[in-house]
Amino acid sequence: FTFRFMNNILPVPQHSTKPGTSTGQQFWHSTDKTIDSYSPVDGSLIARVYTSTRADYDRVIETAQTAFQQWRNVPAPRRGEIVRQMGEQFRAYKNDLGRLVSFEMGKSLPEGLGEVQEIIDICDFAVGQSRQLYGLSMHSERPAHRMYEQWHPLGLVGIISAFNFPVAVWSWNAMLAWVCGDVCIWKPSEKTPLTALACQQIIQDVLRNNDLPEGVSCLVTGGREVGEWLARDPRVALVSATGSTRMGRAVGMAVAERMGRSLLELGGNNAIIVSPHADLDLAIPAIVFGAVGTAGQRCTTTRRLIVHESILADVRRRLASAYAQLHIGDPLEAGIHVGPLIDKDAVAGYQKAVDEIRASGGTFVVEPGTLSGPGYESGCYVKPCVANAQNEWPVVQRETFAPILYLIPYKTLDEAISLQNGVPQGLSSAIFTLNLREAEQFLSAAGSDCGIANVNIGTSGAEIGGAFGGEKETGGGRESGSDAWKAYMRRQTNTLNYGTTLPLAQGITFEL
Ligand code: UN1
Repeated sequence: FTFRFMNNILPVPQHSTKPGTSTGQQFWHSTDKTIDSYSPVDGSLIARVYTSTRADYDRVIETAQTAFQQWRNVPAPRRGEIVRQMGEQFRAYKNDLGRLVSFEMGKSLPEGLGEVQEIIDICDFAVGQSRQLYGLSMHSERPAHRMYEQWHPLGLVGIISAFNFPVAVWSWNAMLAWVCGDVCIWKPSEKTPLTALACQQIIQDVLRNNDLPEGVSCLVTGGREVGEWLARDPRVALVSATGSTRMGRAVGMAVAERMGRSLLELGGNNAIIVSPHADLDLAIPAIVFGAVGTAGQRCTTTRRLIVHESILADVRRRLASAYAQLHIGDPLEAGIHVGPLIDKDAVAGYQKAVDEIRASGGTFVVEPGTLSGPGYESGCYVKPCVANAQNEWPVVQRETFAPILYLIPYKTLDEAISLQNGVPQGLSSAIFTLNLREAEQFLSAAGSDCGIANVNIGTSGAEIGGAFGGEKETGGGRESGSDAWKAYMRRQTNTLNYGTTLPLAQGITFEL
């Protein structure tokens, strides 16, 4: 059975989309067990996808191993050329794929299209990177010796991705891994298998057109169990996992036990500090986009707003008026800011957090609620809300994947920074201030402890050119730009003696 990615993918006829595991050029299945993909937009079943069995998985790994023997010998700039062609395909399919992302995942159409743009951007970045896999050369302490380092392909890279960025985060990993000479095995979220299959199909066309082995890009479908196979498998050199801290801890421990490598991009609990020196005309839209974009389901979502007490009343007023202008509804329609949450479990998580805020004594500046009635039949639509809260409350300390913004007042910048850092996660952070001293203190060694720290822009919507990831329970991994490529290669130090004697390092004498 072959799943064709059509120009007009919506709506997807349910009976014609049952692909499963893929080593590349073909999809097959050895079980009738399926994952059902429901759109949170209207609650409809849009696809059934066969899950991978352990036997399917092993077949995939063997195909990937065979492909690696060939792919690692393709010159890196030539691998870049293949990724360039992939970027061209994603340009051609941007509209269709962006719509499918919005339909399957529920984010607004501009964000769905933006997600595909991230794929295109990382393709372009990776093409350039393919000619810049630089190693250093060192001066040896021994005469007539040369010392340098090389970066070699690592091998098989497992990519476990989350529903909230069903395709972009995979591409950050895959495009770099491919120019680095690795082959990829992707396990997409079981909540968004269809977007993954569409991408796999696009990649396949490029590989086939270039007579490349199918195992360069593999796909395995299923739940937690499939992720565990990757984590425990010594044949998989690197496992890159994006998702909850709970998932990441399990993956990280399993990979560490076999001395493999992991790259973890886990939960965030991102804050914006709003100083009395802030330009609120910049700050308010940044806060609202950060808090309600992707319905609060980005790992970079703004969850906490740490506001100087002198401007708290003004910020509350402005937020209430901005939130009143939000349009919640079908994310494929023009003018919609907020689509549904991914499923009813996510709505229950939102409701639980709201109840907990109330039980802790929190009050709401913008009231929460779930939406029902015409247009909201899927039961996945909630109202973005803003709560007065305290940083140490357990509900504030954890990441709830929903549009809930906590307002926390501060008196001094030192206090604001320690509140910002006072959570277990360390992904993204920002300050709004026009005061140079405040901005520099926030960015200093004693400032934000996050992997991303911004001034006068929000916490979400990072460009692909920077290294993406965070500290503490966020997992420490860095993906995407800067020198993140190094995670996908192995470094080899080479010392070469072109002389006629054998001097030892550290001045050691050894005579026979
Ligand atoms: C994620 O939510 O896992 O910075 C990734 C952003 C996006 C990526 C988020 N470029 O918000």
